Amino acid sequence: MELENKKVLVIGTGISGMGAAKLLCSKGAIPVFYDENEKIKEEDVRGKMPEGVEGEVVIGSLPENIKEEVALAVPSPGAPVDTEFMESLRKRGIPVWGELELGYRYAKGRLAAITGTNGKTTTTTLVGKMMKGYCPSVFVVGNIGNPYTESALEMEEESVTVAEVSSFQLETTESFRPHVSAILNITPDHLNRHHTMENYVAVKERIASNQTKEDVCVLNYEDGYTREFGKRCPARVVFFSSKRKLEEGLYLDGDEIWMAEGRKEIRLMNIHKDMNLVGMCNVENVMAAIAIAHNMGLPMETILDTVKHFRAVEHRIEFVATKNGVDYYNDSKGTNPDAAIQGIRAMSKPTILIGGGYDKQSEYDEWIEAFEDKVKCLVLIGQTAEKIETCARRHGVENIVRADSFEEALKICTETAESGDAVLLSPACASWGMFPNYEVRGNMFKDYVNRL
Ligand code: UMA
Repeated sequence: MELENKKVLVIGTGISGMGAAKLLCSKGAIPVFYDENEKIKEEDVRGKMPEGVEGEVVIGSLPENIKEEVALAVPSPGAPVDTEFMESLRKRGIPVWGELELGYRYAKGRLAAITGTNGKTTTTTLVGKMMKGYCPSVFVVGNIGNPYTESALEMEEESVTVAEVSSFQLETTESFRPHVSAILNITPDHLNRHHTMENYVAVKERIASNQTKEDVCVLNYEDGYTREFGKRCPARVVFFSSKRKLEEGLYLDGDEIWMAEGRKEIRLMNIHKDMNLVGMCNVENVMAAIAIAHNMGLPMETILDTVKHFRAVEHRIEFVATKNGVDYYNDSKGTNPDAAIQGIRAMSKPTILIGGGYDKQSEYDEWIEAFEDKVKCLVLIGQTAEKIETCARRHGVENIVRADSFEEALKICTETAESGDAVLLSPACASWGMFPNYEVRGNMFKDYVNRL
């Protein structure tokens, strides 16, 4: 699409909206910024605009005639696309391209894209590091916090891009086609946005929908949804498994990761001696990362060397400090029950656990079952506190305390914990409503612990 002098509706004025506007303005388009949040002020939006970006700013509600004026709409990932307004744009033939589609159309070079309910950030970061150890021009973009659109125009033919891709972003793809895609796992999450598990799974699968057998899709053999998708995936599938030996793909056998390819079976590494990450989820992330980088053409030596030196991503089962004999762990990125299961499983001491937050209509039974007898006290915050408490009591958890604020929850933890215990922030819920994002929540936790 020729963008020169065309009006483009940019929905959402967060980082994704600003990234889109930067690309659009470089191509001569005229962005109209729209944000439905009435509390936002026009001057704040203007203050966030990157250099060279300008445009009209509309806050609150959109004028009806906007549909007649715009040639394209670029919704931010947080804006749902099944609304009447979006539908009316499509009916008029106005394309609705999110960050991925817009970025992809103007990007150059090779692309690896990674989705999954959990492990995306760790895997994307690790693959990015592998690439940086070998390729001169590497971009790590997407849900990880760097809009794809912001870097797309800087990419060259020899560039390599590693994109962390969310289900929100996949809803608005059209021609997006990575050379290597990956779906790490699919467990219930964001059901308030996607309504049903079926829709959520279908959206995740869109990552591969334009791929052909010339491309590769890395899938988890031990996840029912992704294993099933392997049968109809249009790309060449490379599976990984943490539970069984595969004839083709990567797998864990005892403590060793192996790769079977063609007729060859190669021992790659030992999960205790050659990696610094804890938990089976991370063994899966590492296997996926190796498969992605290998199929992007990286030498195995660089790949394995990077794994050896890689440490946990911030906010993901991150050890903070030991204070008065109590170990503090920050797993603020445990924003859904499945991620939080990994968090509690990684604990080996009696644990005071902080849970609760924004309601994504998740079910908490499996998370609470994973407590086993480890959770000495469950401290609950936010919108979901009542729902989690009811569920936890049903599963026999007795020591539950509700806190009115995050500060109060932290205070309860330090008062309850005794030497030899662990305190874990792994809320199983998003931070929205109490914090702008999970990073702010995790950083507050760390600041508090470090001040003790
Ligand atoms: N807004 C509207 N209308 C709506 C919804 C939002 O106007 O219907 C406005 C809000 O008032 C706000 C702005 O849009 O001003 C925020 O847009 P956004 O929510 O899309 O947030 P961004 O700051 O642009 O960040 C987005 C992603 N956010 C979400 O998906 C919620 C970031 O992922 C991503 O890093 C960034 O684009 C770059 O790609 C964050 C996230 O929470 C980390 N992702 C979810 C997750 O990982 O679980 C999917």
